[in-house]
Amino acid sequence: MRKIPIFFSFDDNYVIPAAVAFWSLLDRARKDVAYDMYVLHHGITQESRRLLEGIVSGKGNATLRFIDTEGFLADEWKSGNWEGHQTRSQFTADTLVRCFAARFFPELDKIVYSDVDVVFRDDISDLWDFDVGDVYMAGVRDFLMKHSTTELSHLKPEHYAMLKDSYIVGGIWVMNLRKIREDGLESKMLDVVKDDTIVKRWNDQDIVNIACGGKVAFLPLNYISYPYLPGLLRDPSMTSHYSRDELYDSFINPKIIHYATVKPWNGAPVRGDEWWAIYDYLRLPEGRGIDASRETPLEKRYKKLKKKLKVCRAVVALLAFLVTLAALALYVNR
Ligand SMILES: [Mn+2]
Repeated sequence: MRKIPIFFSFDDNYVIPAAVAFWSLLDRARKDVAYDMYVLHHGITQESRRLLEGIVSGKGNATLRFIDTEGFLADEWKSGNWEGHQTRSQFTADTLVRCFAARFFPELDKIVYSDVDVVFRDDISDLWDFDVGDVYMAGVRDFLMKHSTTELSHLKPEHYAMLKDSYIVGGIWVMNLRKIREDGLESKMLDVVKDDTIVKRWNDQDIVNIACGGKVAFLPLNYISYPYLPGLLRDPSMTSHYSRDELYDSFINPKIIHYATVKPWNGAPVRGDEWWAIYDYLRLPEGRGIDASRETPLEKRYKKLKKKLKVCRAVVALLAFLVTLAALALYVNR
């Protein structure tokens, strides 16, 4: 039996997505694979823990531990230069904490990190054999950085020059904790966090990429299968560090579906039905930011419009009634 350590970092608002992610990870795991799962967090309630523990113990091929990060980097999060973080509700202080796994797992040399806005579609234990011996971490390359002029435009020129071909995204990492400790990478990352001349627009990504300085390895794009990718394949100007075949294959043969932009629980992304199928199968609770109506933004707008129309019709009917009444009164008093 192979035991693979994997950690997640999220807050109480992400407990239902985490339940879906955890279940799909364990459901798709090969028979000879088990996971030691960890959650770096602050403030996840007892009730939420019980829910997640129930999911994990029900599958029987993993252990689950919660590690309280107790306000680590909380001040830096409040005051740092995080362009747009206040409007991007999906970013929280936990986004920063995940970069510093080496201090929370002193007994481990290597660990896998995953987001929880995902559905695992396949066994991912091959990640464990991925060679990270000479690098700080392995991640999926930013497939848009060659195509989009704005994707990395917030970086300082010297950082852009260093990272324009090697920038990796968050979502899934294999972290070489031993090398991170040996080379003191955490203090470099802290410098990046505290340096307000550096805009951290993609918080965790910017921190690790600037500190790692390209000492990273690249995972296949199948580990972050973007639901919106096929639309980009039509674009004749589309360029990427991944080949056209790799882009297509990542969509057709996903290891992990990553709802990186629109989330199934409050939007209507492509392949959102896979997320809802697990939500229904596990009979997960409503509330907690889950929009159980499952309506697309268009459907929501249509419904609102219909309601307004109904009110308008009622007002018109009332007016017509009053006019008729007035006419009748005039006629009678003539
Ligand atoms: Mn994500």
